[in-house]
Amino acid sequence: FDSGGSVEATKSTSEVRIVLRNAGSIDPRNLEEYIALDGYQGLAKALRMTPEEVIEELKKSNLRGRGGAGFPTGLKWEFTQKVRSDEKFVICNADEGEPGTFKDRLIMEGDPHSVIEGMVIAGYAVGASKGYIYIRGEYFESVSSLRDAISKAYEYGLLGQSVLGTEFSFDLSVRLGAGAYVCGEETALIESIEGKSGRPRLKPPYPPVSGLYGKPTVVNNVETFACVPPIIDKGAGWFRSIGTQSSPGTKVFSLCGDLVKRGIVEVPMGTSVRDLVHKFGGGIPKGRTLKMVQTGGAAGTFIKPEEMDAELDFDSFKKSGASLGSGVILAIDETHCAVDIAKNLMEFFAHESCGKCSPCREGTRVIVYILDEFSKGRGTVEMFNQLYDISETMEESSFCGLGQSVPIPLRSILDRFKDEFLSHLNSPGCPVGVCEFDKPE
Ligand code: L3W
Repeated sequence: FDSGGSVEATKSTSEVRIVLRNAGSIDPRNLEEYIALDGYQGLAKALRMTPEEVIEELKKSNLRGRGGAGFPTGLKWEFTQKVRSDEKFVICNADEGEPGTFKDRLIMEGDPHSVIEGMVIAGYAVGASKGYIYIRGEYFESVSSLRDAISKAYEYGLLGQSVLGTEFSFDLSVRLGAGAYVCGEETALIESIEGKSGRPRLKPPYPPVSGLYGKPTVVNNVETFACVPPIIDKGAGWFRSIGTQSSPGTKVFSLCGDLVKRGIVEVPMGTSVRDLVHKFGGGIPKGRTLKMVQTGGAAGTFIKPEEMDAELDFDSFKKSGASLGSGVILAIDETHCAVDIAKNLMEFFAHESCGKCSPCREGTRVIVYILDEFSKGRGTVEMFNQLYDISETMEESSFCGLGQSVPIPLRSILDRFKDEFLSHLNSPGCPVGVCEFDKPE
């Protein structure tokens, strides 16, 4: 396991592996190794059940979408199943573009059949005969791993006509994205598969009712699909015995930033930020002090070290202000400046805004302009307050989740590091010495 540098997946006695049950211990290109470890048992069992029973089991498990929003998977599938249509689709959202997130890549590279098996079960449950894996084009190894796994699944009768000798048929193929973050938004993703520019659609209608080519479409994240086979195989009760009541199961976290051990780790839902940083991440390197942690991803919240007892699940944002999102733990040590961190993050959103709506297109640009002024010692208290005003407008009137979620990290860092922002207005300026002022005389 390697996320691009000298990074290792962490394995400890407290890790609980459902999604990563095989990753690292089987050869992902050898389907027989997957089958030997109960691979495709979930599918075989699902095919002996009615589609309604499969959905009922998922609903009982309370599996919630691992892309960040936590929508109940069984309910989503039920919406699609209940719509009458000549054609339905299943799409795996593998356009993993959230900064700091690399868990889906390692799932696809380490155990591609777990994702494929989950998708075939979804196809059977909702009555779809075609699936697509929409994956970011830069994920060369994941693309290769999935294509290899798909072709072997066809060879073994797990895809194509008469899956496992039944009357159910399901075709699956890979579609490549071209590096746009907004294509991780499910309707922009659908537009992209249809060959159009990747821009979001108005919701409702939601994809479960009207998605790809206007047909009912289930869109789930890679990790969500990988949870499905063991739930069907071992039962909803087993899954619910792990994690928290409102968010059962495990979560795969991407640990990154100023940590001794960076990599991915799978732990029960409800694990604290403190454990993720210190127990699994090994703490802060070089004897430095932790300054803040961003949880959840670029659209997640910044918290201070004294808030690290927050336990992460889909309700933690309401309870403690720490968001689960797509499972990022970004540790930031004392050598970083809050203004610089915020500016860097907002530049990302400004770059990735698709430009369809003005609150997001213009809002992100103005935010970057203001933060840049702060970083040069030219900010004002009025500008600081303006950041809150723009946040409110963006939250209320942006067209899609991208613009609506920009205020979440922005407000959380402004609230917690107000003094540091305001200290940029006065001499000696940036307390950490990161921002180089070119203040005019
Ligand atoms: C039918 C309804 N379906 C909602 C479905 C909807 C979608 C899902 C969630 O994601 C998250 C954010 C970040 N009938 C429905 C319905 N649905 N109501 O439920 O929908 P929604 O709109 O709540 O969220 P969303 O816009 O799909 C926002 C996270 O995404 N994020 C980035 C994630 C990045 C990764 C990655 O790189 N791997 O996951 C950025 O914002 O955490 O919570 O399927 O159709 N009435």
